[in-house]
Amino acid sequence: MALLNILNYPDPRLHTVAKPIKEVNAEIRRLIDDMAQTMYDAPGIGLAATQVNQHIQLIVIDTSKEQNNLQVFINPKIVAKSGLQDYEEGCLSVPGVYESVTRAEKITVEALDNQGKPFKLDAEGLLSVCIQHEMDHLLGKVFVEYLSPLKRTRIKTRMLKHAREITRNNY
Ligand code: QAP
Ligand code: CO
Repeated sequence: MALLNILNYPDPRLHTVAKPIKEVNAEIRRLIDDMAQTMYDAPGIGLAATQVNQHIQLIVIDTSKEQNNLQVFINPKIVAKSGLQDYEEGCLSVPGVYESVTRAEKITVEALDNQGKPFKLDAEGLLSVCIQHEMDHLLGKVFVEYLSPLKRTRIKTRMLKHAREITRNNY
């Protein structure tokens, strides 16, 4: 297993639209293992392949406290949604930023698991928010795009300043 590099906002590659996965093979399962390790190491509760510069429709999520309930979603589709909820979201690609976003409260999602087997899941609360947040990544969308232009510009400036500081420290 390996830790993967996570793209940081405002990296333009985060706006790439992911392609469906044709076959869930050993290569995909290795990527799933590496993404899970990268998410647990962060630690985070969700990671989309887009964030590790792999532009295919793959998401890993684990919202359990014990980090022992990995959920894999390949080619996910939301087939039903209802209600609205506000949630204070963060993102491994936007470290240190937490802002409230309004999304559907309950969703029904269809996807393939890590064996390529189709399943259907009803989700609400944090899991529902997390699936919607990660599916946005597959569409090239980062949660800060739901915020006001002013907030987004401030976040962008802060991220670029932080990246420059890291670059300087590496000299
Ligand atoms: C998406 O986000 C999410 O800023 C997953 O410094 C978040 O795992 C869905 C993280 C909240 C629903 C609710 C963020 C780690 C992790 C940071 C994450 C940070 C370190 C974010
Ligand atoms: Co994210």
